[in-house]
Amino acid sequence: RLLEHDLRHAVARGEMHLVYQPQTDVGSGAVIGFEALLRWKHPERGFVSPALFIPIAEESDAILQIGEWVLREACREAASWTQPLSIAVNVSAVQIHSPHFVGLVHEVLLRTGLAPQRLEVEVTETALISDPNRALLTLRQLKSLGLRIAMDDFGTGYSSLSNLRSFPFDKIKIDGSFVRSVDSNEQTAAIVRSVLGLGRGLGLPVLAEGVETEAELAFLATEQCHAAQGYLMGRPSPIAQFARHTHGTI
Ligand code: G
Ligand code: G
Ligand code: MN
Ligand code: NA
Repeated sequence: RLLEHDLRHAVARGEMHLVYQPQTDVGSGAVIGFEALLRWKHPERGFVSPALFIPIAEESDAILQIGEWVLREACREAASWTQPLSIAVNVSAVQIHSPHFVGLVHEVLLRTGLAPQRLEVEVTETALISDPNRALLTLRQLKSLGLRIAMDDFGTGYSSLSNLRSFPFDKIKIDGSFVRSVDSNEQTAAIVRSVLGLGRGLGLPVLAEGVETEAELAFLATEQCHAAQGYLMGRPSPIAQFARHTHGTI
């Protein structure tokens, strides 16, 4: 496990950085926030995808150190913006089940001065089911700090519906696999409509991920989806790319 060894040193060696992807209000098109996404530039291999290295980091607990760095970096960055846009941070199962996680989030909010209501923690259902009681306690404690919890990759995990009832989510993120071709595939359209109905019934805003075409976005607007994210509105990029939204110079 070469990568595992290299991962342990990647943060200290400055090989990690964050990119940011805009999240927009479907009705107005306005940017409402950004999701922070981790990038690792390995000295020999070049860019390694988080889809590859996050699972390795999770097996080895290196995710705790990496996740702490991500949280600090994302909150520090967002606290420097002149507009109070939200910042979404992905959190893995290992972090959720760490006894130090809630204290860490509290400390990072205090230290960076980021208003808690601007922070959104993204968790997948799979992160919660190994120990649901413990996860529920952690999510409740996180919410008591004032932040929001989004269910990431909705529709791809296990028993989504019971998880929506059991855990105190503030937002549903529909997985990109359901958004692709939503404008042309009747089955996909029916699924997305029903998730939007679910969100309405539960009083939860829904964000559609992976929006790549105007036709997909138009469908989402017609169906009154709240928010969207995807290559159409912006690829995950260095924050300087979005200076207009983060540094107040319109
Ligand atoms: O950015 P990209 O599409 O390559 O991300 C691939 C996967 O890695 C996605 O599932 C995404 O949620 C995950 N990921 C990206 N950044 C982070 C991070 O900072 N922490 C965790 N736990 N997962 C991340
Ligand atoms: O699992 P999570 O939703 O956190 O991961 C988001 C992933 O989706 C990131 O790796 C990001 O790079 C990727 N992504 C974001 N927008 C798009 C898009 O429009 N199309 C595709 N194919 N991937 C996207
Ligand atoms: Mn995510
Ligand atoms: Na997702």
